[in-house]
Amino acid sequence: MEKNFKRTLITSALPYANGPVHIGHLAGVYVPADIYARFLRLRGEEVMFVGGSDEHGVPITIKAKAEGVTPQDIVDRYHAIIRDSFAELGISFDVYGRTTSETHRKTASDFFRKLYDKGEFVEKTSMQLYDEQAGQFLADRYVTGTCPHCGFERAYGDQCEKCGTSLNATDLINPRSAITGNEPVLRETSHWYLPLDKWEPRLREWILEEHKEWKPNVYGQCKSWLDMGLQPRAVSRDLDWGIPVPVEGAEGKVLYVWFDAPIGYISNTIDACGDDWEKWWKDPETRMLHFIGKDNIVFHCIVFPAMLMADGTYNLPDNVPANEFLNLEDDKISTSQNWAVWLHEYLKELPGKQDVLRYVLTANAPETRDNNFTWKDFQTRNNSELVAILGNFVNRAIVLMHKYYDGIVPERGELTATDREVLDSLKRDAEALTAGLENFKFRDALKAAMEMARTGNKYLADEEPWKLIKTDPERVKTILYVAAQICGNLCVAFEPFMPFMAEKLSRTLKLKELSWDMLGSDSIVAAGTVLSEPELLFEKIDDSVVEAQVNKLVEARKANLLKKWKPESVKATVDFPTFEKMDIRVGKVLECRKVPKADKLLEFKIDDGMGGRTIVSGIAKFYAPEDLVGKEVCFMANFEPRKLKGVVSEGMILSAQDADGRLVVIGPTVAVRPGSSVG
Ligand code: B3M
Ligand code: ZN
Repeated sequence: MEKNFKRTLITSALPYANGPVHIGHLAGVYVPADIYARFLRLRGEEVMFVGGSDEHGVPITIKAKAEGVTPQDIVDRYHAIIRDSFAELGISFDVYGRTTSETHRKTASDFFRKLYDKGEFVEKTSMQLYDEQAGQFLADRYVTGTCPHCGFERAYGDQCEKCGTSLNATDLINPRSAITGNEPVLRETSHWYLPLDKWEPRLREWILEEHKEWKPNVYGQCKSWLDMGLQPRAVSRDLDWGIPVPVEGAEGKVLYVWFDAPIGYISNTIDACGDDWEKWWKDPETRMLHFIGKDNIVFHCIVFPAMLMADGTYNLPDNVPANEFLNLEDDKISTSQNWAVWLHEYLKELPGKQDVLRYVLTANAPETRDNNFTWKDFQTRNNSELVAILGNFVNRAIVLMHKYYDGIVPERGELTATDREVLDSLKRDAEALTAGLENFKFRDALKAAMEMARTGNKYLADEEPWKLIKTDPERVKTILYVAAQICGNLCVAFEPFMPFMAEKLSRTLKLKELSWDMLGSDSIVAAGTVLSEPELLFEKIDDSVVEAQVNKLVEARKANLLKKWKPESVKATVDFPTFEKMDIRVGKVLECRKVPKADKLLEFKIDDGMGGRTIVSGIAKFYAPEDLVGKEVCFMANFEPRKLKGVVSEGMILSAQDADGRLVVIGPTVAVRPGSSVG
C-alpha cells in the first residue's frame, strides 16, 4: 500500500553494550541505515535517525561476571567505545542514547504501567528453570539447551540463534545453566505475560495482507511464526539488572530486556527532541523503519508491534528491511572465538579508510543471503575500483582543468553525440541509483553510482583531451566541462555511501550544499567555478596491510582457543604392574609415506634397534611424510598388531595436540638409543 508520508523515523538495532561492534553489525544494520538516512536528507526530507546502546539483559550481566566487574562498568565502557566508533565511521545518528538513561527508565516503566493498567498482561505463576547452586532463576542467555525446532544444541532460553525461533526457557531440551553448567531444577515464580495470541489476527492481517512488499526473508519468517501460532510471552524476569517492574509486590523482578530495548527507540527520540517526540511515533503521516539483522526479526515484527498495538496510540513500522549475516574469510563471525573485524580496531589500524570499509561492506552486503567479507576482496575493491576507477577519473579531470585553465571550469561549446550520450547515461544511472535506495537494494544502488565513474573513465580515455589540447583546444573545453559534471554527479551519488570522500570532493568542486535534485544534471558545476587543488580520495592498499589483518585474525582465534582449552579429566588410577605392562620405546623414522587410498594414514618404517618395524598412524593431515624422516618418536611397542588399509601396523606412535589443536608426534629432546624404553 503506497502511502504519502511527511517524515521518516529510522531506527537501527540497539547493540548490546557487552562488547564492541564488528563488521557483521555494520554490514547488516548500521551502514545501510546510514545510507538510507543520508539519502532522505539529501532529498530534503524530514528524518530522525535513532541509535543507542542496549544496556540491560543477560548478555551484560554474563560479561560482567566473566570479568569480575559490575554491569554498570561493562555498559559504561562499551557504550563509549561503540558510540565513538560509530561517529568516526560517519554513522549520522540524530541521537545515540542508552537504555540505562533516566529518560528510558521512566519511558519503559510508564509503557509497562499503561499496559498493566489497561489489563493487557496476564499474570501467571508457573514452574521455571532455577539454578540451585547459583541461587537464581535461569532465563534467556543464562540457560542453553537443544532447540526443539531445529535441534541446534546451543539455543538460548529466549531464542534459538540458528533458526531464529523465539523460545521460552522451559521449551529447551536438556537445559544447562550458563552460570554453573548444572542441570536446572523447576521452581515456582510468577510473571507478566503479553498475550501475543490475542494480537495474532491483527498481526496476520497487518503483515501478511498489508505488507506483502517486505523483503522475502522478513515476510517469510513472519509467516512461518504466525502459521505456528503465537503464545503468550513473559515480559518480566527474576533478575537484579534491569528496569524494575513498576508494580507493587514485584520486588526482585525486572522488565525482560526485549520488552525495554525497543522502547529505547522511543526514549532516545524523547532525548533528541523533547515534547515534540510524539509526532515521530504517533502521527500517521510519519513513516517508521527498523533496520536490523535477521536474528531480531521476531522482536521487531511480532513482539514490539504487539506491544504498540496493546498501547493503541502508536504507529507500526512501515518496513523492517532486515539483512542476513556476513561471514568473515568464509567462516561465521564469532565474538567468543574473536573471529571478527572490530570497528574500533579497524579505525585505529587503517586510519582515514572509513569510506573504504563502508564501500566494501555495501558492495558485499548480505541483503538477500549470507555473504562473505575477505581482506583480499577488500584490497581488490579498493585498488581496482575506488583507486583505479573512481579516484583515477576524478583526479585526472581536476588535474587537467588545473593544468589547462588554472583550475577554472571552462565554458562548453557544442555538445557532440558522445557528450550527449554520456550526460544521458548519468541520468539513467541516477534513476537506477534512486530506485535501488528506495527499495533498500543498496548493492544495486552502489553499482549504479559506480557506473557513473566508469562512464567518466571511459569518456576521458576515448576523447583523449591530453592529445587534443594541441590540435583542437576548443573541443577540450567541452570535454572537461562534461567531465566536471560527471565529478559533480559522483559527489552527490556517493555521499550516502562514502560521506568523507563526498565532503572532500565537494570542497574541491566548491559545491556548497549537496542535494539529490542535482543528480543527473548537466550543470552541477558551473562554468567559471574556480576549483581547489584535488585532494587525495583513495590510496592503494599494499599486500602487507591485508596480510597483517589476516594474520591477526588467525592469531586471535588461536589465542582464544588456547585460553579456552581444558585438558580431559584424568582417567581412573592404575597400579604399577598395570603401568609396567605398557612398553613404550623410542625409535627413529627411517621411511615415511602416505598409505594409498587413505587420506588420514601414514606408514612408517621405524628403526627400533631390533631390526625395524612398520607402524601406521593417523596423522597424515598434519605432516608431509618427508618432514618426519630422521625424527625420533615414541611408540608403544607391545600394542597388538592391526591391519589398516592392507598394512600391518606393529605399534602405535604417540602424539599430542599443539596450540592449534593439530596432532604432533612426541619424541625425545636429545638423541637416544633406538629401542630404549620410556618409563
Ligand atoms: N541488543 C540484540 C542484538 O544486539 C539487541 C537489539 C535490540 S534492538 C531494540 O542482537
Ligand atoms: Zn532452532
